[in-house]
Amino acid sequence: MKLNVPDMTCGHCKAAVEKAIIDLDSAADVRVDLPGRTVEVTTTAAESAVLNALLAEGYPATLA
Ligand SMILES: [Cu+2]
Repeated sequence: MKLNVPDMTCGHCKAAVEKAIIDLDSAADVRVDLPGRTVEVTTTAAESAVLNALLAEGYPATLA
């Protein structure tokens, strides 16, 4: 899935977003495009679970 994460603005945000997804699914493949503020995620976790994990971390996301 590809996500828009508009509040992801720096390296700290990138690390927090990656950690939130990896905490949810340690086998997830996470590719962050920081300038584009998007994240490409390959995971068996449900989209809603990923969105909720990011929201809980302070990064509201939408499907791109
Ligand atoms: Cu940041």
